[in-house]
Amino acid sequence: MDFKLTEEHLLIQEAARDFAQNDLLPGVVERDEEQRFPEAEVKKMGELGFMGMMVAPEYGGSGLDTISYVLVMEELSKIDASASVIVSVNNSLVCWGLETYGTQAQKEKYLHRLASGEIIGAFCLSEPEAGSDATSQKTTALDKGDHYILNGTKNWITNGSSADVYLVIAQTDKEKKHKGINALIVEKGAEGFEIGPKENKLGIRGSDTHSLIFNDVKVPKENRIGEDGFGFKFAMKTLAGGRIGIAAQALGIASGAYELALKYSKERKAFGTEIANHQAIAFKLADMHTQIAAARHLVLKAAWDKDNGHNYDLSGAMAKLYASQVAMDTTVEAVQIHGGNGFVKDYHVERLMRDAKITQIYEGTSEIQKIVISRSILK
Ligand code: COS
Repeated sequence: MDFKLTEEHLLIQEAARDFAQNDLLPGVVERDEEQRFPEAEVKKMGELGFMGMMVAPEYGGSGLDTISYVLVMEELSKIDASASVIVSVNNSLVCWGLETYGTQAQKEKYLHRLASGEIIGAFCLSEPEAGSDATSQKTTALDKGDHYILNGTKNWITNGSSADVYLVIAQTDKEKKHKGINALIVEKGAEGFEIGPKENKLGIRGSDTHSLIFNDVKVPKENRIGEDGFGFKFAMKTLAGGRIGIAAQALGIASGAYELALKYSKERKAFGTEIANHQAIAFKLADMHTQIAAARHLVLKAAWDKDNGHNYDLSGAMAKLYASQVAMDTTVEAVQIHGGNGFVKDYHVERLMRDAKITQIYEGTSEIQKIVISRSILK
């Protein structure tokens, strides 16, 4: 067992930290306030290789491992979780899904542009009546021989208006239940494909979240991912890896808030001394530090499982469940340590607290992670 990161991992971590400090930090408060998508920042992340980190170099990616990916996710999320969710969806759900299950033609058509950040992707599973209960897909993809006709609505789609490529999960054969579900690639601009209004959100306000409406959209058969009926398995397999990315995002939000609280507690004075010298604050810092370390071990273990060909359904679910709880607890305490300043936007911790909440909801709520974990240990 080796708990040390390699030289290469440390260099990637440093590159992400520098980028977050120099490029994400300026303007992060304004982007959150104005709900502004970090367009220039996404382009730069593409140039740095962050948009297709695990994609093979032959498809234009960085060819790195999952450990590198979670290190980058943590560093970006310390500063801007809106930017990191764009990275996470593009890497874990869209690029990984296409590279692992797509046809040669699909990979060649989309991966280069997705990995370079020239375009970004979206993953469309949730619906008004199918969030956690993901097998209850109401969106239909009727088989018309050489194409499908897609009808329905998707909800809460990250990169909703900024994506160019959408992986859409839809029911083809209702009788076959989840075995009659397909995953289809739909491009922006397809006739009958409409993007709904932007959601006004509590957190990750720089990322654009929309509902999507499909009205008799014609999708060629060659845009189906995998065999007929593979769509639900595709979604589950893809989300299992996505959960590692979101766990790393939660870890980053927690460690970002902790670093700010630690610094502040050594500067701010009360009752004649820095507040870190008061046990009430020092013990909070001790708890935060311990919980973050535990979350980091879970995240790295899940990433290691994925890199080493082990099943990561359980480790990924545990990492997401725990790291998202730590993100919530740590950010609330970081605001508390900052006192009145914690309630003010310029001090960043209130944004991190708002951003933390979504990590307990998307890519499987905490309750869904407990279903995955309990089924795994009881089977
Ligand atoms: N990998 C591969 N296949 C999986 C899988 C995984 N991680 N998890 C489930 N499956 C398969 C099952 O093996 C089953 O297929 P078979 O009948 O061929 O064996 C099929 O998927 C259905 O699974 P199950 O019967 O367990 O379905 P349930 O309706 O009980 O739901 C949960 C399973 C709850 C785990 C699933 O619906 C889920 O993850 N929901 C949350 C979805 C989500 O994350 N939504 C957020 C959207 S993205 S922001």
